[in-house]
Amino acid sequence: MAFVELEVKEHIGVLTINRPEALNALNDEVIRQLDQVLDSLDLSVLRCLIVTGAGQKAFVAGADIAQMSGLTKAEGEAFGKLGNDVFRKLETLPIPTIAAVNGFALGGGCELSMACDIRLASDAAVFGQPEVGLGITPGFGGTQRMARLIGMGKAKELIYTARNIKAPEALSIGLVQAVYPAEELMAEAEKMANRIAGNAPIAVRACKKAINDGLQVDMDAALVVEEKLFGSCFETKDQTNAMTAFVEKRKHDPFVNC
Ligand code: DAK
Repeated sequence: MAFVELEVKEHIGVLTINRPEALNALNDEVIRQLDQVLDSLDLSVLRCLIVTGAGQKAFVAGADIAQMSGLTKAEGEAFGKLGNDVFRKLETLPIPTIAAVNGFALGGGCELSMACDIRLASDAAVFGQPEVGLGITPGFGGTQRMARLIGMGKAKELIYTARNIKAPEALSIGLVQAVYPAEELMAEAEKMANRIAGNAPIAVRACKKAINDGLQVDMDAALVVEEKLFGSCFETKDQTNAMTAFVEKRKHDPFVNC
């Protein structure tokens, strides 16, 4: 049974969590399959990855509560590490990632979306970290990524109260970058992915790394991170192609990712 599906459309990958009968809840098998699919991505071809959920109702309705309900402390910690390692792999994937949030994104689902670079939501999307109402903390990076994305005060409010929010509020607090009618969400996500894929891949990847790595260190060190990644773009075919074309007042050739 494929709980995680991958469709490749030229330079764009669409990864779908496919367990709609349980609103795409993440059990350990789903997480392991997610890990395998991430490892299988052909990064010489792909320039952007869209992550979404199967069905009309949910992106991912969280970690699997039935499976978690009987865990011991040690098993709980191991489950948290399994999810954290895979979500970190997604977060640090060299290519940009877009979460197309098509419905409930609760608990581990909200955390999955936050491990992506950009979140686009349907007008039916619902976000939240309901864990404290279930006697646990967010366990797949929610306490850390939400505070970094929307600020400490708002993250604490949402996590302590376990309050769910709808797409317009998620937009207003910066948790998502745009909201679309449900039937337009995937087309809009693909439009953005194709726009990203039309830019020089080495430069786009370097921007992702500069932003991610730079935010972990102080400004002086962050600017050194940027300088090095900036330098790494020079002498690539894509840089010479684009800059030569600009100087010669013509359109550059398609980018070739080297
Ligand atoms: N887990 C397992 N099954 C789920 C599920 C979930 N999170 N969410 C939904 N389902 C299943 C339902 O049990 C139901 O199954 P059947 O009864 O049909 O067999 C089916 O999906 C349809 O759900 P409903 O019948 O409930 O559908 P409704 O439209 O009535 O309600 C809902 C939709 C999203 C409001 C509701 O399903 C719901 O409240 N679901 C739970 C949402 C939730 O609380 N999610 C957060 C889970 S906690 C950690 C690691 C990880 C985590 C924490 C710590 N460490 C190890 C430290 C993460 C925690 C979480 O994600």
